[in-house]
Amino acid sequence: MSTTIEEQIKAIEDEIFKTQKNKHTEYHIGKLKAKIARLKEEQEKRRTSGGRTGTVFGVKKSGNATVAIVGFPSVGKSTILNRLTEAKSEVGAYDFTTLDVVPGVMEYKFAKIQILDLPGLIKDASKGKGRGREVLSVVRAADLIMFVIDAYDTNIGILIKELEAVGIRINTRPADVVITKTDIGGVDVRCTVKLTKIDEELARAIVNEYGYVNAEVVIREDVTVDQLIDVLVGNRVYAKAMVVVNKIDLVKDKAHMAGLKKKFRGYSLVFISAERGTGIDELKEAIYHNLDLISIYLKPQGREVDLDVPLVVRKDATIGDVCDVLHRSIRQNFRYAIVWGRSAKFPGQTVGLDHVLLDGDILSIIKKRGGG
Ligand SMILES: Nc1nc2c(ncn2[C@@H]2O[C@H](COP(=O)(O)OP(=O)(O)O)[C@@H](O)[C@H]2O)c(=O)[nH]1
Ligand SMILES: [Mg+2]
Repeated sequence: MSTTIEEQIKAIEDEIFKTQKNKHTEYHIGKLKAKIARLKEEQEKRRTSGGRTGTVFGVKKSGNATVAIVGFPSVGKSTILNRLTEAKSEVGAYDFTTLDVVPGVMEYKFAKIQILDLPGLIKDASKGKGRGREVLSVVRAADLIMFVIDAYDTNIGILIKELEAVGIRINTRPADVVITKTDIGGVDVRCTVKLTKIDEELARAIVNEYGYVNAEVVIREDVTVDQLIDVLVGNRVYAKAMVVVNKIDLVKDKAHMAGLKKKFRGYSLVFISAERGTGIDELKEAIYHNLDLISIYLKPQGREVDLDVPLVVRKDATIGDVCDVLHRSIRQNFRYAIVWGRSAKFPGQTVGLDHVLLDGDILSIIKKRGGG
């Protein structure tokens, strides 16, 4: 067959586009979507095995967490990075001034937060336009996505579409569906809730179309076709995103601001003027808050706790995670830990590596005798 994968995908996409969407066609469309998902996966495999891999930007992660600045060209991304960090990112009144990823570190409340200034995203970035695939691969690895928009150009729909096209899902979590391969019996679908957006037959057809011959599928929430396909494909990234409206110095009427607030209801939203420096403190606080970081205080064995300088870690961090942050040898020499604070059942509880810490906890790590 001479048609390329691109052409096959395009043909199916065209067919979906042309098909009237109603109760009678949803079965057909669901199957077509599953087919596209499989073809795209195949395409991705070829791309990454064919020598030229997508990661041109070797951005090394540093600090407690990484934030990716995502926006169209010239919205003020570089100006924001310069405001938040000591980095010097080139600012220009013309498009495409940021040709590479410029990292900076924002220090806030004892956290070191890496901020990445990325080249502006444009439509079809996910197909490679404007080095879009490289940019998007950096976004995939970030802990928080910061959409920056111009106060008068607020269409983030295009940006979200580009992120979705590379498997990034924003402000949502994976659907509660478990698919287990089996040896016989075909595709068996079981639901623990009433499905309103698809039915069992369609779910079965999609799982089949995607390539499973025998599987047990347990659906525990009212999923859509797209959510089910996300579970099938697997390599989705579920990222948190916030919205920063820049250049508010240009906004003179209050109704415009009110309109934006309404439009981005549901997002963590900050209004700033990067050029004038308005709203920067609020922005720092919002970034910190959205990253879900917590502070832990260390009490060296036999000494007083240092309450002045906390250790900042991710929410849900375990004792083991803290060990790894401190030094790579600590885990090997770990005997047990003692915890005071909200995660402890009682003050001074003895816990192991799997214990999950909470904000404000005090922690002593007891090492093996003779171990470092
Ligand atoms: N009026 C106004 N202009 C801004 C603001 N922030 C950035 N700019 C201007 O917008 C242009 C593009 O900024 P830049 O940071 O290079 O945008 P980037 O392409 O998104 O990195 C420059 O001329 C900046 O001076 C702002 O808050 N208000
Ligand atoms: Mg720039």
